[in-house]
Amino acid sequence: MSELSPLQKARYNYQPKLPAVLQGDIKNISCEMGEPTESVADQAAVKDLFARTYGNPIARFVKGSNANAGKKINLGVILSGGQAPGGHNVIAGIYDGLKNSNPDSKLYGFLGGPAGIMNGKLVEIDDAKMDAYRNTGGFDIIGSGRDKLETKEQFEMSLATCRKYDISGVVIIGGDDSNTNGAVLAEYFANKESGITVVGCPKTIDGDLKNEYIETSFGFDTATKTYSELIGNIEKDSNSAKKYWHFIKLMGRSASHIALECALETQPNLCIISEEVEVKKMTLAQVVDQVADVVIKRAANGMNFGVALIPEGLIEFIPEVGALISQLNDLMAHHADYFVSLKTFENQREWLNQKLDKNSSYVFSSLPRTIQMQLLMDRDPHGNVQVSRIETEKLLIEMVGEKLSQMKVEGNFNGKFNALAHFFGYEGRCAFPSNFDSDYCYTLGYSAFILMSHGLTGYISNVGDLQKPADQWVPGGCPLTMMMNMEQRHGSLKPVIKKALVELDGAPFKAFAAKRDEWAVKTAFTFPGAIQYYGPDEVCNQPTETLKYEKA
Ligand code: FBP
Repeated sequence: MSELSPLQKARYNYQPKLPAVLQGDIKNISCEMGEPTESVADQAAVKDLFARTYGNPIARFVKGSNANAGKKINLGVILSGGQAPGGHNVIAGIYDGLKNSNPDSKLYGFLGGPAGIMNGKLVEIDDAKMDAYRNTGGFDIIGSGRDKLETKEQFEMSLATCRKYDISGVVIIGGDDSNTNGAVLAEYFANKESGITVVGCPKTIDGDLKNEYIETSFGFDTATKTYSELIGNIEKDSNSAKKYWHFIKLMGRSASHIALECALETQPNLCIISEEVEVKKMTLAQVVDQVADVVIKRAANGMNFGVALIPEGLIEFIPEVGALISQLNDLMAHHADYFVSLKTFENQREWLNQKLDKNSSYVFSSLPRTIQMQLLMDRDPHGNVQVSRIETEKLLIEMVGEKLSQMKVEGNFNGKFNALAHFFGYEGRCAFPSNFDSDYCYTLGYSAFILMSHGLTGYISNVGDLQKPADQWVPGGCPLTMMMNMEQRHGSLKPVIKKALVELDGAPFKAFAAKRDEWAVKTAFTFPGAIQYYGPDEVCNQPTETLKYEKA
């Protein structure tokens, strides 16, 4: 291992806080089961596909005895999908729960994401390995991957690995797609009467894996605080030099939670919320007009500078572009071999233009060539277009610039528009987890172990009342099928966990909407600064603005 930084050493000594019910002897934690549940939509279809694991009750931990705790068992853990700060602490929570229960139990880490369980690539996590990663960012303890578990062969390979190492439970730490994998694997293992349980943990910086029971996904807190520090720094620069517009694209493949949270933390001049664009059925030209309006207003006050936040997923939420992408997805999935055989971009474009409907063909043709090429790049293994690779921030700069130049020629704009593009995504995914994420993740992992020790499968670990101090949090588990519906993926209907988008009637969006016109013209930037790990509660132990508004 490389030399340790002073912060790394100091963070090893941080003891994550646990909710009161999880403190003390692990054998005295029991599960209280609620009423049976239903999936969020498409109940009949989801029930049909998950006959063994559908509709289980919500579980909440209470003090009481757990006869299973204390048994010697082996568990496996998978880190799946994009990195998110706190993943190592989830593993630490599972590890400590398991070892507190019986020091002879073993935890195996599957290497490189779901591929590890399929291919039997794993490593035993022992004290030395675990201690080297506590409270640190990254997923490097065992690595991650985006492989999808979906074929019978893959399930059989996974089952064989578990049997070989006598693994009786698998924790999948992942986002909506990875937890969908988890639900399907749990159902398969149950059908096989294997006795192997599967429990998920809600991970993703995007913040779109949430519902009444999952108040936030882990990593969102640290990632948004990291981006907000950077945005605050850029705002300072912009307000000092007064000569640039900064267009900052922020990660969040679909939902705009990250952009909204960062806007609440930094008060930029403009923040586009994809979900609003979709509801208002805005065209690309209208989005460009909205941005140009703010630039024009500020220029009229002599302010030829500003900061605009652009959510990564925007492009898919502009209905005309969304329709285009969905047609491209279907065409590229259904004619995959033919499409790949078209060797040049020009040939691909020509073929697609014949296949697309009139509107989509028009929209596609009106986009700059670089964006057209980016729209045709490989899909991820779940069939999603890789929006992190589409340069929406540059597209907007180009189109706004063209509009303003035209207005200048017509004598309707005499300001200046010098814009710079930024993309903040990878910068925040492996940061040292904030105290919130350190505590939350450790609790999620500890809870995952307790769910498994009660023999529950097809569940996701959850923690309630996160706006309160950690000792008052309410941990438990809810069935994965509860969060599922049927959606088109790779050209066919599949059961998936429903993504939670920004709600336009939710408190965080309303708070932003009430202020944005003022922030557009006033330069009301705020500078959150770096994440603090030590110091007074109001500086180092605060949840996100989103959580505060949602739980107010
Ligand atoms: P997850 O949903 O797997 O947590 O990933 C989130 C994310 O960071 C998105 O914000 C982004 O679009 C995507 O991953 C980038 O993926 P990759 O790491 O494969 O480039």
